[in-house]
Amino acid sequence: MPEVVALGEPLVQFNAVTDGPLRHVTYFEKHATGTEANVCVALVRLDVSCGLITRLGADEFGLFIYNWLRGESVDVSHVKFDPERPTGIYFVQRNYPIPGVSDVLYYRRGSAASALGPDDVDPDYVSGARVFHTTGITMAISDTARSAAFKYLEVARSKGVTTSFDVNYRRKLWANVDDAINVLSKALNFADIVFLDEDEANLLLGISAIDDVLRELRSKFGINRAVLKLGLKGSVAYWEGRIVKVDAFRVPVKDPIGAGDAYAGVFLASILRGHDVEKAMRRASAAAAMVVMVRGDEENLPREDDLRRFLEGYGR
Ligand code: KDG
Repeated sequence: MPEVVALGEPLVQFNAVTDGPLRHVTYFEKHATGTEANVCVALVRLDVSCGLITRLGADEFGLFIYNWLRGESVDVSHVKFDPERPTGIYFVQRNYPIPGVSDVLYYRRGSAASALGPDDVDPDYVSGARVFHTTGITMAISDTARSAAFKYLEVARSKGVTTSFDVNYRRKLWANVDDAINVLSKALNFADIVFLDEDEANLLLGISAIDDVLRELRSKFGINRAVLKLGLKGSVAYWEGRIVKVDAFRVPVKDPIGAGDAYAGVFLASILRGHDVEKAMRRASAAAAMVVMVRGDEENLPREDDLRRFLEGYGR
């Protein structure tokens, strides 16, 4: 049984090779991505076993993702192929109109993964894990995927498996903001470890001052392990009574997409391998920096040796 089990939708990413509006882009690079898949690959690169529960289209893109994940040693025993629905894809527009910011254009409605549902829940699979991880994206892609996510969170909790939740609010995936607030707030009630950014804190709690956010997560949702990702300003964690701040690493950015997943995956891997929270945050920040230096979310996810070399050669 894998140490970490994740639930969510892998996607094929078509990343613009050149900067500027997609209407003028001719060449795209194909990558295996999707937030929970990214986290799985971050974990397995650091030798923490991880399985992904998902559905893929029985199509070329589904096979591409399946082979990629299997090649990375992600456990694919709970990946199902859907002969009717396609694998979700999306396109990335880089550095336009705002330098350093990427935009996404999804083609995922009705995808195979959006048909994930409570029938996909395997209590035995998750109960053997140490951590169950999912995100607000899985909560947003369909009602059935959301039910599966909540069911997994409940089962994990009842079996004493630590639940990890990355808010990952994506406005384009929600019919309206109120739905998002309701569902994502409900999810926080089931989360032992939470990752969120300042905008998400503002959305869910109506505040963004760091100390207030961490206090509110604790008092309103009983969360004792939260990581607030602040982009170039670094990250702050409230971890079992301790507040820890870590700076971000400044690197040349090709595409910021995937940084949050690199952070979450490497942070979880580091905690599971017994690093203290500050070291886990430094390692996670390093991985996030490494990932934004290239197109694609997973290619630059570090192995232990890469992480060591980055931290020795670039870290303070
Ligand atoms: O976090 C990176 C992801 O956003 C990206 O790979 C695509 O999972 C994705 C999504 O649903 O936005």
